Amino acid sequence: MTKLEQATAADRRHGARPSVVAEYDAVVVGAGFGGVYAIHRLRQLGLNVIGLEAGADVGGTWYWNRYPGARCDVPSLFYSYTWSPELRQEWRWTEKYAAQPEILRYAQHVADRFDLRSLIRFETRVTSAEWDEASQRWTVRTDRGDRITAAYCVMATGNLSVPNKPDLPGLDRFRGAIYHTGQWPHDEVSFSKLRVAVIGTGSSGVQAIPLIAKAASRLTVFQRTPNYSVPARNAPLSDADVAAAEPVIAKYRESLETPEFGRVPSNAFEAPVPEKQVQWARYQQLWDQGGGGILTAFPNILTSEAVNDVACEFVRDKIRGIVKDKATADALSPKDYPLGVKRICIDTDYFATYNLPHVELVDLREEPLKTVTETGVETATRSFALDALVLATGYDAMTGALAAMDIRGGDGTSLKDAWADGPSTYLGLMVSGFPNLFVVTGPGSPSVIGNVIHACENHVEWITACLDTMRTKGLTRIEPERDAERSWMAHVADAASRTLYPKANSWYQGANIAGKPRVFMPYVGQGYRHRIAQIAQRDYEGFVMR
Ligand code: N01
Repeated sequence: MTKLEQATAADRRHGARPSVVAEYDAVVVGAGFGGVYAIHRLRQLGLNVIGLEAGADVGGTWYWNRYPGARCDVPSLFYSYTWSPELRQEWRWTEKYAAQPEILRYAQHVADRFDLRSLIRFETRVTSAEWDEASQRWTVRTDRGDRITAAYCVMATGNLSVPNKPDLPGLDRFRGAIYHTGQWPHDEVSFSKLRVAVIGTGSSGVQAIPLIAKAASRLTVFQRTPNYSVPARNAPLSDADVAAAEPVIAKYRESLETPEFGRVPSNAFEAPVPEKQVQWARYQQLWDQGGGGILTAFPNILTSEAVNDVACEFVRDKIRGIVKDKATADALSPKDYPLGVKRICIDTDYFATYNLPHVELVDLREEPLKTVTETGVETATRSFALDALVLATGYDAMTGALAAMDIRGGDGTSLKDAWADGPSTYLGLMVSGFPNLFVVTGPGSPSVIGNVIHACENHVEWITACLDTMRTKGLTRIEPERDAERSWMAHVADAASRTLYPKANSWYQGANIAGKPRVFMPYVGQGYRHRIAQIAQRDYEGFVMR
């Protein structure tokens, strides 16, 4: 029996869990899609691995995000692991865009199918990780008193896992129920006959609002920034859909391409600006088709204002066509940033919800929120009596989960301090000064742009291939060169600056969190998968291994 198995058996016997003091080859923090796959691959390498997860189950973001309407914005056939042909054949998604319970079941199925649960310690939050140069090991501590050492530490802590709870005056006083979309209760929440308010109109708000409106007696939506949203046109999946996707997935698996929406293709900068009517017709086609395809309408949609402006006008025209009240339609129409440079929202009946007589939009730009009271919300001009308040206010994205732990490198420097002016990584995978610490989909990699499951797979496979190579060569320590990291981050910034991405106050650049440095975090340049594969082939160029 391994030490973990002994501890788990003891837990079962005593109904409580003793803390673990143990040595492993690798520790994986987080059991979302990145962490679960990392645990699987590391075990396949023959390493003694332990996973540590704050939630009571696998699933990561899909474990926590149980709000009404939560579903993925990438078609489920592609929002799946590609690494196991058997898994691909066994699992049958029911809808084009799977809802949260089905995605969670998928994550649970993978954990069971590959027998991974016994390697994961649930309800265990990592509080610190410290590199010891003398022993060449990480010491990881948890809120359960565990002290685990490992040669390698893989942070699969997710990019959207630390909820942003806004500092609204008076929020503590509110006597009704308060929910955050990113930490939704596991018991059913009923809004029936209740007066509910939603604050926030990003992807989570846009998904939750139509369903909350169906249940509530009155719904008030407090909007600070309107969002571009396109219809999902969700539908049941047919066998033909499944059969058509398989060759596409198999081809993706073999290629080194990253063809998903949100990326800037290599021909973006030379592409012509099509005539307005040509653009309009294409947007109409993609609107009818549903989903995020609009971002692939033209290669330069995320680089050319002339192209993007027409797409913005097209969506505004649609909003005016759906929302009957002119002032509401106008308030719902984004005007001051390009389409697609904040994650585009993909909805079911979002705009039409504002035609319901019991639903009201409050534009916080016109009517700022003054305070939350014991019984509701007061704006500069009105009071709203409420029974429940839903915060759809997003996340401290990309760096929040890493900053929440006390991670210290060899010289005692904390990652938080090292990133005081913004995150810095080499390839979004490693940080200089923090040897043998890998980040899955870290800042500086494409990560949240596009399909996150594929981004997780790509990183896990790169990391495990790297460890395999090191073992073959008898090496045990890897760290990026500071210069390689610097020039990579300069390239990440340059890639973003050549696009329209920096033109929005998005969470991509930390703009949603007060005091967070403004650094554009995801990599939006071309050929990322190809590039990191080449770096590996060139003997891990930019890394020092010994
Ligand atoms: O969070 P957000 P989200 N007062 O940050 C507002 C992924 N995701 O949870 O824009 C008033 O986008 C804030 O206003 P503003 C997806 O990648 C995917 O919705 O800062 N309002 C904004 O409207 C997504 O992008 C899926 O002015 C305040 C909203 O709250 C990411 O998660 C589903 C406020 C936050 O929007 C995050 O989405 C859900 C305040 N003090 C999420 N503070 C799918 O797969 C914040 N806001 C479909």
